[in-house]
Amino acid sequence: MKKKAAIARFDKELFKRSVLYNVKTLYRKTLEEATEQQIFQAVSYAIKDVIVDSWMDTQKAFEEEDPKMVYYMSMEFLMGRALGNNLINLKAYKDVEEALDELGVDLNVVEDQEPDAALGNGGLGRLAACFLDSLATLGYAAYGCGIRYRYGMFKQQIRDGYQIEVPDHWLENGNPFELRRPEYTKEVKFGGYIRVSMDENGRSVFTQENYQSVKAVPYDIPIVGYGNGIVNTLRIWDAEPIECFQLDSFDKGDYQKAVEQENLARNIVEVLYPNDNHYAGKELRLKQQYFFISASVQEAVAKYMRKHDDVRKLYEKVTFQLNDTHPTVAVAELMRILMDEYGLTWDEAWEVTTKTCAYTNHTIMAEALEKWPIELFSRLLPRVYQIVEEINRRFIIEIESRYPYSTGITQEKIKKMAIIYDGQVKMAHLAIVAGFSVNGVARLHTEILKNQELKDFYEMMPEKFNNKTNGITQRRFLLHGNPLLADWVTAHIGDDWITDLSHINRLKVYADDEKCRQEFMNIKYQNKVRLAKYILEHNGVTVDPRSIFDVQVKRLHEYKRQLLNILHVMYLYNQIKEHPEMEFYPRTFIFGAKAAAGYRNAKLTIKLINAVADVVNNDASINGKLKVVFIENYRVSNAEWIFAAADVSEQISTASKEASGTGNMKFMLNGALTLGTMDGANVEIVEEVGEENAIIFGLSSDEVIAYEKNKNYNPMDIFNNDPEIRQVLMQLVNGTYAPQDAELFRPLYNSLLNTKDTSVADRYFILKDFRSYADAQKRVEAFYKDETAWARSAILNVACSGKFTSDRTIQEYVDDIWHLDKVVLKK
Ligand code: 26Q
Repeated sequence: MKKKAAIARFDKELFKRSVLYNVKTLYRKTLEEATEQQIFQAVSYAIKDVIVDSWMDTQKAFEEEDPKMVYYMSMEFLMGRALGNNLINLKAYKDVEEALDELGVDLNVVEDQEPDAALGNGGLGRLAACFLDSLATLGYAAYGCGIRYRYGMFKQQIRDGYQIEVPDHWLENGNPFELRRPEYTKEVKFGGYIRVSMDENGRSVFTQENYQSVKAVPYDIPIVGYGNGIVNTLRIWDAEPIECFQLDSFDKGDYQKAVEQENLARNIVEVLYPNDNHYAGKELRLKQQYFFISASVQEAVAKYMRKHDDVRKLYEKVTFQLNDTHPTVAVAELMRILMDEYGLTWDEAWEVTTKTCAYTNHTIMAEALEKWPIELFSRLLPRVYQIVEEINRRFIIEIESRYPYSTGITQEKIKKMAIIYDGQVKMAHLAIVAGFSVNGVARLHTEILKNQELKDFYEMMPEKFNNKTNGITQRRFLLHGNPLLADWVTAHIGDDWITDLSHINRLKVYADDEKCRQEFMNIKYQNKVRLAKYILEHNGVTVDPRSIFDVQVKRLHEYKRQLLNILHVMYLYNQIKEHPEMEFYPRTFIFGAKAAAGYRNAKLTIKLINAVADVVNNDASINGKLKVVFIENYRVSNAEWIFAAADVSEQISTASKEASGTGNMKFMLNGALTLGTMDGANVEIVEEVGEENAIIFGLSSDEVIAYEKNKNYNPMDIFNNDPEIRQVLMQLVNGTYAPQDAELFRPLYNSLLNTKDTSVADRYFILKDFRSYADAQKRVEAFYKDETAWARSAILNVACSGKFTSDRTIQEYVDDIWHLDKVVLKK
């Protein structure tokens, strides 16, 4: 055989036979009798067959070449659908589309049967998924390590304008792409106490006793690289009870314990916590963290030791990248395994750990910082806690030597930097101290970490700090999500951009070509028609694809300021009503957002958006100039269509609060113009595309930080001096949008204008930025009216998006942090 199966050209006839065979053996049906879901399963199993050959070849190459690997440790992997993406990366999408067509089956309908793998909340989880795609495509050996939640991110329904959370039973019909690997089962122990004894060499031996344990059983999901035959693995852990119902130990205590252990196994992977950028100190969450980390670290060390004999050199072949602080117990778990199971001394284990672990910070929001009460942490993880205590003790000695008591600042430094302080274990401090790298996710964010949030750590260990600006995979967000534009790009510049997005800058010259501009705008129009159809089918709202599609899709959070957007819509509506003769380019404001289930103001903002939509969309007097749409259940699969159809990308977070953002990049890649603040990666987007091709407004991060420091912002001043803003605010509490209950939106009003405590009023500077935002929106309208100028600018956005591929991000991680070897598949 000359070529490997997956790189070889796709065999259409074989594939068709395989689908028919699968339908028969799985369901005892012919294709005509099979349901759409059954056809999806049959097609997916046929594709999995193709993938498995490359998967085995890849793993064999790892075995032979022994490359250094990264373990990307993450509580979240927001994978979305697998089938379409696998077809794209196998370079088999069009062939399969054709083959199915010949069988009378529509691939789009088949793809639509697949539930999203929504094992994540938002940006951080989707970033992990993009990274896996890039790692495989660039040919690096990588494992994603996570949790196989039975229930992923909830499904959102909108009833009477309110968000309802519906459980997401994504595994209901089985997952055709996963593989259960019981042979790699691990035991994970919780609770009990630590007995210390002495071995024959006089060394302390730590034995956990009276613990509860669960079995961690891995499921492997293939991660297909684009067109290169590489298939990496996402390993997600399921929990099963330890069999312990031996009859002879069936006394009362053991019976109790057996039941408890079974409950633990049942609960631990039950559900993803749906909080984005918000820490809730839940015991079960800490159990989830230790569960998947202990299993992953055990397996990583075991795998290494199957090929090597000296665990002291683990770091030569392995890096653990910690996706935020959520997997940070890994550092203590690795110490534990190295000392308690491999007999290393503290210093030896510390050397290995601090050369193996690296930490990515994704937020500066204080409410997202993980701080566990000592009582909880030490009760659940007694041995791990001992180790954290010792790490802390030694770190404090380091602080004392760096800032001797003679300086007078020792206590202050300890207070600010200690890992354990005030009865809490601070996970970010642990990750910084025990890791060799700390990175932020956009240049501005990293600078804020170094100069504000983590200033003390930066001062003490500047060499650890570095920036890795986020990126996204163009394979999913252009090639799969926007086939019309992808084909157009390829027709003009060839298809190199698929694996090297820097080439997309060759599009620049076409921005000045009138025919190209028209082609581009026509593609955008067709994508808007596709989205309009989706909106009509799923939301029952008719929107005009000739209007400006102005889109804000992302998790709902006060700092992301969906409230600013909708207040501005209310303002526009007032304007149109008061000045019916006013020139106004038709606009469709599109929102999509899930709110954490317990986040009152976020949920109320969803209700407000829907209430405004109700009024505005049903007011015949404004001639359909203004439409407001809330897209239910925003998720990866419908996001692909939304980005493709957007004209305006709303990236309006309070400057300094959005670490990076990644939606901003997906919009840009699809030719939307950014309407945004100088926050997160917006700064770099503007740098790439030029400020004349983006619409920027609002306070700078420095200004925001200064107001926060000086506490000298009072939104009441704006309320008193700006009648149009005042009118909008009064409409929150006078029943304009809640005729049944005028008080409904009072909490939102109060969040902006709390008169009792102005220090917490308008924390996110919505009123402060309102005028600047409204002006920017005016500029959007003027810009769009000049179709030539707009089309030119939109093409330039696509052409300048090259930096924002996750391929570039991953290559930077490889060069600066991971130092992985490229894997070569023998042809
Ligand atoms: C923590 C403790 C308990 C429960 C939940 C959590 C939790 C869960 C998710 C805390 C934070 C998150 C998610 C954070 C997140 O998505 N951050 C985003 O990361 C993106 C990728 O780097 C950035 O682009 C976004 O700016 C950032 O908000």
